[in-house]
Amino acid sequence: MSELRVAVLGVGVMGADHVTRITSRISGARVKMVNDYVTDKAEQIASGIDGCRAVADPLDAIADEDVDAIVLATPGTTHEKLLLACLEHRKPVMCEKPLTTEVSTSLEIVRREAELGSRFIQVGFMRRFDEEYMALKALLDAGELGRPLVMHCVHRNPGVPSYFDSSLIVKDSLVHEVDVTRFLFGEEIASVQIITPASNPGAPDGVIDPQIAILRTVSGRHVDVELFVTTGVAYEVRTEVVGEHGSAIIGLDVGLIRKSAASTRGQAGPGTWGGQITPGFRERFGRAYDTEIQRWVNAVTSGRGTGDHTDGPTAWDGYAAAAVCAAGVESLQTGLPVDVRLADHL
Ligand code: ISE
Repeated sequence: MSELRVAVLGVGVMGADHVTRITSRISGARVKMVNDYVTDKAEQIASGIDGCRAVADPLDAIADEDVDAIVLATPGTTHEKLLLACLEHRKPVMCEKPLTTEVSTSLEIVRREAELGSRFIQVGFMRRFDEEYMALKALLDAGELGRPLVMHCVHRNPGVPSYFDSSLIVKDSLVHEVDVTRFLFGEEIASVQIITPASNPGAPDGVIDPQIAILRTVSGRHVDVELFVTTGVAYEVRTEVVGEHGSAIIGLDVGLIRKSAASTRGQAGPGTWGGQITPGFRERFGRAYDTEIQRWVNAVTSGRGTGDHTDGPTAWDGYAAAAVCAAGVESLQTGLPVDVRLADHL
C-alpha cells in the first residue's frame, strides 16, 4: 500500500508538532503539503521536507489530487469551512479541537458527514491514546472497581497564551475532562456548573483562574475538576476514579525520585526529596499524540475500502464536547448548573 499523502493545515504549535511527528516517527505517511496564514513559516517547514510544498490557500490543499488526507490544526474559527470542504472532497481529516466554535455548526458537520454514510472526521482528543488513560479505561471496563461513581480531576497549566480568557479555560482546557468523562464512563454529560473561587493574583487581568467544574452524567455520576491554568509551576493532569469496590488514580508524575542534601552551601539543613513534573502538554502527552496519529494513518489507509476512516473520537464526540462546553461558559456567568441539551445521536 502506498504512503498516505497528508496535508497539514496550520503549522502553529500543534500543526508543526504533527509535521515533525509524521516526518520522523509515523510509518505509512508523509507530509505532502503544508499551509499557514504565516506563509513564511509554512514555506520554511516545506523546504525542509522532501517532496513537500507550501500552499497559500488551505482549500487548494484539500482539493488537490496529490493529497489523500488532512491534519487540521488551523484556528478553530476556520474549522467549519475547512471541514465542509474535506467532506465535499471525501478527504479523511484529523481535526484538532474544537470541531467548530459553535454548537450549531458542530451539529451541522455531524449531519453532513452522516449524509455521506462514511466516517471521515476524527477529533484530536489525545488523552484517549495515553497509556495511563487506556489502562484506567481497561480497569473500569473489566469491572475491577465495580460501578464507577465519582471522578476527581486536576488540570493545571504553568501558563497560557496571551489571548486566553476565562471562557477558554472551559472551551480549551476543561474540554479534555469533558471528553475523558464521556470516554471513561461511556455516557453523556447532563449538566455542568462552574464555580469561581478567589482568583490567582498572578492571573492576567480579567481572567478568572482557578475555576472548579462540576459535571453530572446522565446516570447521575459526579465529576469535579480543578482548572488552574496560571500556576507558574508545571503541567499537572491527574484523574482519580472512585468506584463501589475501590479507586484508581493516574497522572502522579512518579518518575525517578531523588533524595539530596540541602542545597544551601555550607549550611547543615534538611535534605530534599523529589522528582520532576512534566513541563507542558506536548511532553506529557507526546507518546499519546504519536499513537493517535499512527492509529489514524492506519485507519485511513485501511478505511479506503470500508468507509470508516477513523480510529478514535468522532465528529459526534466533538459536537457533544462543544455542547457541554457551551453550557459551561453559560454557567461561568451565573455560577449555576446548566443543563446540556444534545440532539438525537446520528
Ligand atoms: C491546550 O490547548 C491543550 O489542549 C492542553 O492539553 C491543555 O492542558 C491546555 O489547557 C489547553 O490550552
